Amino acid sequence: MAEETKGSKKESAAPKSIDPVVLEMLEKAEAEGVSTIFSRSAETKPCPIGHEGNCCKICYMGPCRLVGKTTTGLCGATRDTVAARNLARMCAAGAAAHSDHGRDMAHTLLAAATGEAPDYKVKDERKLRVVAHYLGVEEAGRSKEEVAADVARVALNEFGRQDSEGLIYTHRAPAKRQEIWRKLGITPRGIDREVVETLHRTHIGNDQDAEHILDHALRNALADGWGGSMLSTDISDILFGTPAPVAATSNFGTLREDEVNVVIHGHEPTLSELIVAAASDPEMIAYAKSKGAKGINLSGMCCTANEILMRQGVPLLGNFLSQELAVLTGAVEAMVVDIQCIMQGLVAVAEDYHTKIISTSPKAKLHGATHIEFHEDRAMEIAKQILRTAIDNYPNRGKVHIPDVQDRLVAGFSHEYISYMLGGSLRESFRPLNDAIMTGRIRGAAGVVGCNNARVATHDVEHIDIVKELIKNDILVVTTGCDAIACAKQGLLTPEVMEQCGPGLKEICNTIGIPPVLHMGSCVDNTRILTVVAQSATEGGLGEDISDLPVAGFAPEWMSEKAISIGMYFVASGVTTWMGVGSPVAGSPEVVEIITKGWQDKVGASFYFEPDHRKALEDSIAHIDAKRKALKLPEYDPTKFAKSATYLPGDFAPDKHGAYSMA
Ligand code: BF8
Repeated sequence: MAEETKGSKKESAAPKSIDPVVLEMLEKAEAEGVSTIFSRSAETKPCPIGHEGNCCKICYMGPCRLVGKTTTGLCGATRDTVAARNLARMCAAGAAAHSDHGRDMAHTLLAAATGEAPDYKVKDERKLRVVAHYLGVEEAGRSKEEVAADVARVALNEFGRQDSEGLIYTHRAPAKRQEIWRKLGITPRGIDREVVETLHRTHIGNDQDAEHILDHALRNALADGWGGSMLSTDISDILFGTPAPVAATSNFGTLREDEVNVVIHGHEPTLSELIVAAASDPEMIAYAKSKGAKGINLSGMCCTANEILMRQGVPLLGNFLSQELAVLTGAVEAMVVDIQCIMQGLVAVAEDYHTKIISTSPKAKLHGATHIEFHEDRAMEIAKQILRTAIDNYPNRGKVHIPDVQDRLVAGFSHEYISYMLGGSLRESFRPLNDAIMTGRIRGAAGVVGCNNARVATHDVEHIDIVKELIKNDILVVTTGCDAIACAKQGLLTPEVMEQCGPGLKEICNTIGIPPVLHMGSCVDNTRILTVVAQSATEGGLGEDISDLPVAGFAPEWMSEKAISIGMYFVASGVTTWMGVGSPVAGSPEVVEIITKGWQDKVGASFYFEPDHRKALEDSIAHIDAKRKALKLPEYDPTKFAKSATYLPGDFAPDKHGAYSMA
């Protein structure tokens, strides 16, 4: 087995995944000699120098490898400076990706409002008018198109904003949090400006103080969380509807042997929503039948999957590491991709099967793929062209292998729906949630989010271990991104999972009628978590700021730069966050100190890279208990609750610390 890279997971003989579908498809890949990310990760080890943040390649005197006795680069840059610059640049790239997606959503809204994109309409007028209030757009007495156009213009202005007032959405944070940002000088100004400034500061010969570089990285991350991503979520809701609970299914068993299978993969809902609409068009169904199929079956991969699940109930096929494996089924006529998290390896795998990889974004062309460029002004026409291409490919199918595995799930928990659910239709409120935390029925809450990483010994296992242990310990979980898909595939997004909860959380979930693991959407929708914690903090009883709340963040199998941006905006907003896998700053103890103790002092939360997910779990539960103590809330005692319900003695057996041992 591979040698352990310091700071990363040791590879072992552990199964490659806890998802039986992945294991089944990997066997097929091996038998057929197909290279996948799983085989490549065994063949190619991570560079141990870059892995810890010790490689500087920002100029062409290098790359300088700061290892052994080499403590500085040619220019004199220290390990601390280099690690800080590398981390800041990851954050900038992640914030850019999310925010550019947000910008596109604003352009689509403007085009919809002005009639330039006639296939799009405002679907959720109420949300439009609420967002108009946030953005200072006059809405009373105006048509939804007029309001939508102004909302889009104000949103677009946030990207290039030049004044120092701060992004409008930063005012949605609790007053105390805004004050912290102001005092530290990290209130984000313009979204693009913060990204550009990170790139400027980290250019050769510029900002050289690790702490100073990382202060700006926090501001850059906030521009994503309380800027680009939050706008993206809100505008998507305006255009396509604010999610409400929806029942659906997941995993490869949702593919159909006798239908044209189209997998929609990527991130933006703009095209995928139209494909969903086009797939139910009788003309398209008739065309599919003319080619011998019984119909058209859609499913989603990665965050596009979450977008079209949340609003349309389209099945989730898989998360990041499953994308190549879907092609191996031989049952996918087309995989339609737009932006982000699309592996270049997909096209190579598709060469051995009949699947057409169809790229659609003007920003992301895949060499060797079929490119059908998407433009909002001809959205439906292009969506149908894409479906026709998929249907035409149906007769080319060879042997099909669809694993007979699928799970049920409930998703669609937007901020608005959680508020409505907790408070009832007459008064939407977070009061019952806060009360449940105050009494100790709910010990705390956690956001578990983020990617899959092929360096993790067993795909999905850390996501699932963490989520299961949190709910066992009466900690309510909200989830997004590939974590949410991992949960779906393990049946953790169903109300029945209440049976795996601690007694207090079970009581609350039963009373309110919610599952203990709430799917809140795609990665840009992590901003729904921000608005939930902001509202919980302002509701009263749990302090005055997000950093007072007994909450924690996790990205157990992170790999993307977007995950770094998300983790940092969680921390900058006051949520201590644990990233798994390894540490991209392990080479600089000073940077580790800055982002843990230093940020604790500055923004009231720490950013941990902890490869041992069980330690992260233990530390996070201790952190939640410490927050409860600081709020003078009763000590968590699971034996106090669920006395009147039908539990058997021993159903829940806390250890002497009040925690539930890990199975
Ligand atoms: O934005 S969780 S692997 S799919 S980056 Fe990508 Fe990571 Fe999945 Fe969505 Ni988010």
